[in-house]
Amino acid sequence: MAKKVKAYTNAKVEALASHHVETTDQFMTTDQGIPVEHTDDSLKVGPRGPTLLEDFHLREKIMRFDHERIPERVVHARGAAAHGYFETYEPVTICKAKFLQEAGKRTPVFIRFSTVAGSRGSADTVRDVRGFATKFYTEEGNFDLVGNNIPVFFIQDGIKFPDLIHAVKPEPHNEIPQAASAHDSFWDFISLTPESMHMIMWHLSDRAIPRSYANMQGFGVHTFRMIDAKGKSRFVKFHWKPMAGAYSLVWDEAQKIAGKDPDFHRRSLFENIEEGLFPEWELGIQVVEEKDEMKFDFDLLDATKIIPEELVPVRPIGKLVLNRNPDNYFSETEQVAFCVANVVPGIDVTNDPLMQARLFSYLDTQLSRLGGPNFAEIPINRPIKPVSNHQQDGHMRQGIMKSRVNYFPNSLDGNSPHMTPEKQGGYVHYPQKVEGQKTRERSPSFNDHYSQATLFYHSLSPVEQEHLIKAAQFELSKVEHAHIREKMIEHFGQVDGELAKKVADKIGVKVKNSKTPPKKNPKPSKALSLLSYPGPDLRGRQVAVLLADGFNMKEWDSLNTALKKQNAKAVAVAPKLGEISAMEGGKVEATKTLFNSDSVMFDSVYILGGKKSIATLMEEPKTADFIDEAYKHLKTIGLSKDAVDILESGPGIVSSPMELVKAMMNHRHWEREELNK
Ligand code: HDE
Repeated sequence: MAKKVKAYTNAKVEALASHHVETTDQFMTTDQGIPVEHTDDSLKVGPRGPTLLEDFHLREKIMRFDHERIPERVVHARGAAAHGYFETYEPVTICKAKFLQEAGKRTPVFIRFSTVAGSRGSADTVRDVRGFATKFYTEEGNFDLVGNNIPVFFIQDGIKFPDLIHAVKPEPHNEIPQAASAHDSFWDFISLTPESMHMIMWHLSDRAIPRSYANMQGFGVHTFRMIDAKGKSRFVKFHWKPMAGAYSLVWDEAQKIAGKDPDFHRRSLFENIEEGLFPEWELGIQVVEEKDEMKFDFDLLDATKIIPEELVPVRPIGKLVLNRNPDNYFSETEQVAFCVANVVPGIDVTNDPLMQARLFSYLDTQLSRLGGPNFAEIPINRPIKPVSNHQQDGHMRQGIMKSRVNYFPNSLDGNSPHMTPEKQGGYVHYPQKVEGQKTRERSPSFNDHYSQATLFYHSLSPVEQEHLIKAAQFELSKVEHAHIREKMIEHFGQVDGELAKKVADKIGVKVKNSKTPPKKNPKPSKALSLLSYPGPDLRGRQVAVLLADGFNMKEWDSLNTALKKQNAKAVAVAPKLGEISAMEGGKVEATKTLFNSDSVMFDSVYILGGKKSIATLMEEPKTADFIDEAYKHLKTIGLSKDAVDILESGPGIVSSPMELVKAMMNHRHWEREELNK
């Protein structure tokens, strides 16, 4: 088994490697392979004369530069990606896809995480949905699970997607604001689109400001089908659960990181993989038998609804490990082309009208983004299964067809490539029976827009509810038109009367009636609160250890050991870069300074012992900023015994490495937020 597993993983690695452009220990050539003798001066008539048109090296180099940028993705432009593998736990009998048939089987994957609204250069930590797109390079072709970190969506029919995206993107007259939903056009559209209310609750919650990609859940969102070996179909929802636990930032921190380190998520993904702290998720499915399609009080085809886990549990089927960074951002992360329609035998789509529009959109968008129809030949997009068909020509064709036969049927090439019968793995669409009248209408079964919005809000912990309220106040306070704010408060009132009242209070709107209308499914679902996903350790967390000459080396060592045991990291932050001397002798390398970093970039702050070190640190106002911000953002603060006077004791204020590690397991000290009120 292990051998086979390796072979699959290597197949993709080798396919990519054969396209590597070697630059180490090589002679430079032009794109035509002509050795370049000189690249620092253009070919001129004499040293001060005009440049010659015949300088093919100059023209090629400039031409390549002129066209370095391609159109960015119209949505999800900002992203980061990684390679890895998916390992099946046990044969999934309800799905005939081969990559799910053997326990321990590994399939290579490439995953791209993204924000939706911002442009390619925008910040990572904005309030937004995150894309979670996975390409499984299976032996039967590519399966793309193009999901998000939120299990529902804003709209029910794909025909409204251009409107939604126009509304959330920067406004067309002044192109403001970048990567933000806190503006009139977004809330105008939302206020007129009640079906968005469930998603809006998630968008305003802490889910929209994740701590890292490795700390996010992922969802396929739509209901899919799985088909077993006998051809029986079942409905399925996909769930990714982060093994490191699900955690978020706090809003003030997220906004500050956007300025201090706009690459925060990208950097953390990249660095953790480089350091061997591989992000992991478990893939789970919720399965609904065909006969039960209509048994819920919502429609399985409505992407604004979840199936509560209390009704249908999530069954784990495999594990995902991201263990290799892309070699080149553009070639891989930018050029990867996902498509919802890329499914393998055993997986099929449903009539969800949002999904149906996506089946067309992804194929279509790649034509203009990647410049033509041959994007599947770009190394990152190639399946590991060899491709054979009569598709031909077009921009940037890579494959070289050798046969004179480019049509089917044919006698000149033995009627090849042949069609594959279903029994031998040919893809056959599930023969669902459909008949009806052509119509542009929404199914009445999609009509309840508030019950699950209320379910979500009522399932949050009080702290999460408070954050949601504040997020709504923030977003709507930026809306200039009073009638939009008023309309939104009416919608919030349909979700929860108290919520509407609290939000209205800060945005200049009056609420007449704060009674919550009765709902279909009033029982809260534990699975919806982020607090239900604590991690087993502190994987990927970073502690800023403030130190200066004269610090306590013993304490540094024990802090390092304690954090390493938890897969977390101590980062030495000093008034200056480079070697810092300990009081007992010995040195530590400060890789960050008080001036090039900030508390918001870390999960916790620790002030090491050593009287001289502490005195030097306290002379720097930036030290107080570190402590203040860490306190405000509810982080654990470690003060060595020598430094305990700096801050009054309180929740999350500790004085030893062991206590720090323990307190950090809480992620934040929410009690402090209560104290702040
Ligand atoms: Fe997408 N979406 N989308 N989307 N989407 C794109 O495809 C679209 C939707 C998602 O990392 C585009 O290659 C329509 C839902 C992700 O490369 C485009 C509709 C969900 C990514 C497109 C939706 C997603 C995209 C832009 C409404 C969660 C990034 C570039 C019917 C289930 C993939 C591209 C990557 C990207 C269209 C709604 C997730 C234009 C028409 C719902 C993760 O084709």
